This record gives sequence, structure tokens and C-alpha cells, in this order.
Amino acid sequence: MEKLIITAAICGAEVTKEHNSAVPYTVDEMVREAKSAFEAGAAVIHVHVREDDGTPTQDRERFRVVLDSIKEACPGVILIPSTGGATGMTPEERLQPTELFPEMATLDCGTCNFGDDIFVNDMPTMRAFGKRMMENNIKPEYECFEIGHLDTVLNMAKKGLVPGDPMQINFVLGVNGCTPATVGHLDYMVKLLPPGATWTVTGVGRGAWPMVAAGIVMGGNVRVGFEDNIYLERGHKAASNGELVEKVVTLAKLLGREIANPDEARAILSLKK
Ligand code: KMH
Ligand code: ZN
Repeated sequence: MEKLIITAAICGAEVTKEHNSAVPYTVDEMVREAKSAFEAGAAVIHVHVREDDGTPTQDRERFRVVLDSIKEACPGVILIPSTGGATGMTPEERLQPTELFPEMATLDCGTCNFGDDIFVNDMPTMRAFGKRMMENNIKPEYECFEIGHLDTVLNMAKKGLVPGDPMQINFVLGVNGCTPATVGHLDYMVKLLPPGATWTVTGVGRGAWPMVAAGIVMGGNVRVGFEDNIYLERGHKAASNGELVEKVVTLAKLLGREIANPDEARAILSLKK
């Protein structure tokens, strides 16, 4: 099995300090949380940005400052800025981080219920995002919240509408209204992947730790972080993203998977830079 790539989604757009006081908003807090995750073993940081008061934003200049500051604090780390942002944002707003030419960015693969909201990723939006990623030489991480999202993006790749081989898919399972975080659903989707594709699993809420275990033993990669889950275990909130990553490292060791550093992760993900 390849080494395990750990992604830390340190911030998200939905979780707040009311849920866990360690959720980062300011640039300094973002750096603190990224550093804690990186030093614990995360090779990849998935980045959303906020205003200092916690309001989610896709502002290009806020992204520039946060990405540059994390790069400085975490040498070599792979950054995946979000083009999902928060529900209700326009495609133009969401695309702003792609103007900074990151080596990777998320590309969300279909419209879905998202708790009480609707996360809109219709076909014109997805085609525009695919075109931008190809123009700006950005490798997408395809976010699939639903089985149909995977089918959609695989068809788009066949038609050359989004970057193709090798694809990196993140199965985000357990969002309210989307595919649940079960080993059965994950296994079904992994079996649909084309040869050469890489994958990560993200379990949301109580699905987080079972999906980490599944990702480790199934030979995929895993994502943890406050965006998805704020608990180390039932009733025990994590003090930092680093604590969540440390738990992944412990589980991986127990189960016999080594951890990929950023250079090894770049090779596994076929990143050019
Ligand atoms: N905040 C969600 C509505 C992404 O980063 O691309 C979308 C999201 C996906 O978090
Ligand atoms: Zn995200």
C-alpha cells in the first residue's frame, strides 16, 4: 500500500467558535491551526478563509495572505483552497482563489442538500470551474458528496470538460441530506474509480473516525479537521486540528500504514510542482 496522505480541513465555512473555541478565523489563528496539523503529520491543508469575525469569504486577497502565511509556517505543505466556499455564494465569488494559481483547489461535483441549505453546483458552474482549472494549471480535488457526483465528474473527465488523469477524488460522506458515511457506500464508490485515480475519504460528524479507519485499511487517504468534525471522541472536543491529526497517525501506526510527507504526497498525487 502507498503511504497515507493526511489532509487537515482546519476551518470550513459552517463550524464556528460556538461549536469549538479553537476554530480559526483570523490569519494568526489559521496559521496556528495549520501548523499544529502539519507538525502532527498532515501533508495537505484544505483552506477556507473567514473575516476576523468568522464570516466566510472567498476574497482573493484574504486567500493570498492566509495561503502565503501557511506556506511560510509549514514548508512544503500542499494547500487546497476551497472553491466551494459557503452555500449561497456565487460561482464568480467562489472562483477567486483560482486567480492565485494554487497547485490544487477543490471542485465540487454536483448540487445537493446541505443541512437546511442547498449547495448549488449545476452543470454550467462545473464546466466553468473545470475550464478555469485547466486554464490555470490547477489540479482539482473532486469533492463528491453523493454517488451521482462521482458519475457526473467521471463523465465530464471523459469529455475533457474537467482535468482528467490521474483524478483525485475526495468522498465527503455524512453531510445531512447526502450519502451517509458507511463502509458500504465508500466501497461501492471506490470500485467505480478509473485506474490510476487516487482518493481520500472524509467522514462528517460522527462518521469521521469510522471513515478514517476505513480509508486507512482500504488503501485510500483520509481527511480530518474542524470543517468536518470537532470531536476527538464522543463528548471530548479536540483542542486543535493537530490533535485530530495525531489520532489519525496513531490509528495508522496501529494498522500498519506509514504517513506520507508532502514530497511523498506530491508524488502519489502526480503533482507537477
Ligand atoms: N462549505 C460547503 C458548502 C469545498 O470546500 O469545496 C462546501 C465545501 C466544499 O466546503
Ligand atoms: Zn471545504
